[in-house]
Amino acid sequence: MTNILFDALLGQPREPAKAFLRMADGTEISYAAMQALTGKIAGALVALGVKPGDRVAVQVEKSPQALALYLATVRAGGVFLPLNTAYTAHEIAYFVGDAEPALVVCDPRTENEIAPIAKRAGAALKTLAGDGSGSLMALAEGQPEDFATVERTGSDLAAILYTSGTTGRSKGAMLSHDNLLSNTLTLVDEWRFTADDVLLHVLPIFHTHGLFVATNIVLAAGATAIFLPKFDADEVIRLLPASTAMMGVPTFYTRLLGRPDFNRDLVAHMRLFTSGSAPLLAETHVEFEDRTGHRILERYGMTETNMNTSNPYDGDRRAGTVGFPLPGVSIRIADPDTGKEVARGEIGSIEVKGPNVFQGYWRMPEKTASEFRTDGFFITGDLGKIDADGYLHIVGRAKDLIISGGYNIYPKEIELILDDLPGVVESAVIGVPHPDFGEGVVGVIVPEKGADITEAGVQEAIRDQLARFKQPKRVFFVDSLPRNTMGKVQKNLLRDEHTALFASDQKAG
Ligand code: MCA
Ligand code: AMP
Repeated sequence: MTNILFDALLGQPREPAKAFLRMADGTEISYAAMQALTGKIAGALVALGVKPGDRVAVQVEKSPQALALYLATVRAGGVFLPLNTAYTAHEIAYFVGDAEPALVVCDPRTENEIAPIAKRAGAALKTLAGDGSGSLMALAEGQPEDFATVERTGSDLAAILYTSGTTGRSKGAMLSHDNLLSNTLTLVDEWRFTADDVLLHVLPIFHTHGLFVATNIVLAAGATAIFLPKFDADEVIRLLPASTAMMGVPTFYTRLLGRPDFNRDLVAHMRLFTSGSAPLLAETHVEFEDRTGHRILERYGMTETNMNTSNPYDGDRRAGTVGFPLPGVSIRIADPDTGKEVARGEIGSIEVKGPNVFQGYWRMPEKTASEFRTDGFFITGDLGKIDADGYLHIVGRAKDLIISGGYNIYPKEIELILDDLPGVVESAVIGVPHPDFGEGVVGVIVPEKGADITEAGVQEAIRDQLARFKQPKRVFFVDSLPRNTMGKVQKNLLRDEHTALFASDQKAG
């Protein structure tokens, strides 16, 4: 019996007694303990009616038990569906309604809100708190450790991760065992991870970056993760001396650079810093090297594709580029309209093909078809060029997307909610430079004549509908939106107008 992903990650730990996770207080969870925990939780999942192929939707704080729940779901043949802890019940209702999970696991604090949502979808509901308590673990306690791992082939689904869309409707990206494992093994190799590594894990575990890239690599290499609940510059500075590698979004690095005690001595022994999920400004790259002597290794990925390209481990890591295609991954720059490859150095649509590319969007065959070329290349929606030395540069986005602190925000989703408010004729949502988050969200609203509408009123009205990080940090009112001759809103003009809005905001420490 094989389960492609689970067997490779935790099926037979090479050193069972070794620490897989080390917590902030120094307590450790061994590989054997993690394996046992996944057995107990997998038993609980089966007892709750989770069958192979069933979705398990999870909105919980980062904890070892939450990680065990991911691995246990895979072990039980289920499909893990992680959800951002910032999502409101309104947002969760959509995901649960769309994915129809057999089980929803939420924080005890949100149980009352989530219960009717789970009920409507016919799903069981259990809780898991950040300290590992809750009804899921109570059930798991009574289960045996030696769960018979459910057989899964490479093409079976291991996870569905929702990504927002330009139409405002989120799409579930279906990722197979092979998608996840092939990318993990490639990255272990490319980034030279070994059992000697200690990864400082400060990313959230509801996205590809923290869940798959960081966690799966540690497991596949038999390494150790220092597992912190979230990014906290004080804690990172305290624990860097005990680490060999760290993965982050650019905001982590700009925040560290804002700290005078982040210096060369602190990181002299470090082997690797990687960055992704959002563009790393070339100036951050340079400042980081000046301060620490380390060159951040920038790579490029997507929920739908895992990691696509990486700067070289050995060799020149170039600021402002995302490096070369990973082994086995094909990248081409194509004419957005025809899909025909453009000449080297020209800008076009970044398209990708390889074992890392997902199986399609959950129950959206037409959407899936429209985002793949007939020869199997996936259209990323990013614009780029490949330079004479083969490095990929991301130069923009064909999709209307804001990336704030590494989280994707689709303006359309917010505009639909703003447009629905009383007194609003129409709206445009834009991202403008933000010193801490890279981009900050701004709403521009055309009110009805004489409407009694204020910035504070708008912010209050959307509070329960949208995750906090998606809510516009500022709202402006205008008589009309600038449009081109085709009637399309010229967001570039709005961005130009508000470009300095957050310039004087402090970088967070
Ligand atoms: C928090 N806030 C934000 C963000 N995060 N606002 C805009 N953008 C954000 N990203 C707001 C909160 O709503 C709150 O607002 C205030 O900031 C403080 O909240 P807190 O939770 O304390 O913030 P924080 O802990 O400082 O979080 C910032 C963060 C976090 C550490 C940068 O956002 C983060 O960990 N980001 C990483 C995202 C990530 O992992 N992305 C990977 C996905 P108020 O005070 O007004 O209430 S992309 C991916 O996986 C692809 C495949 C890839 O390539 O990697
Ligand atoms: P997500 O949908 O959260 O997986 O985000 C994927 C998107 O993040 C990509 O399509 C890019 O637009 C962006 N992204 C990821 N890594 C980088 C990077 N290193 N530089 C610029 N953009 C990036």
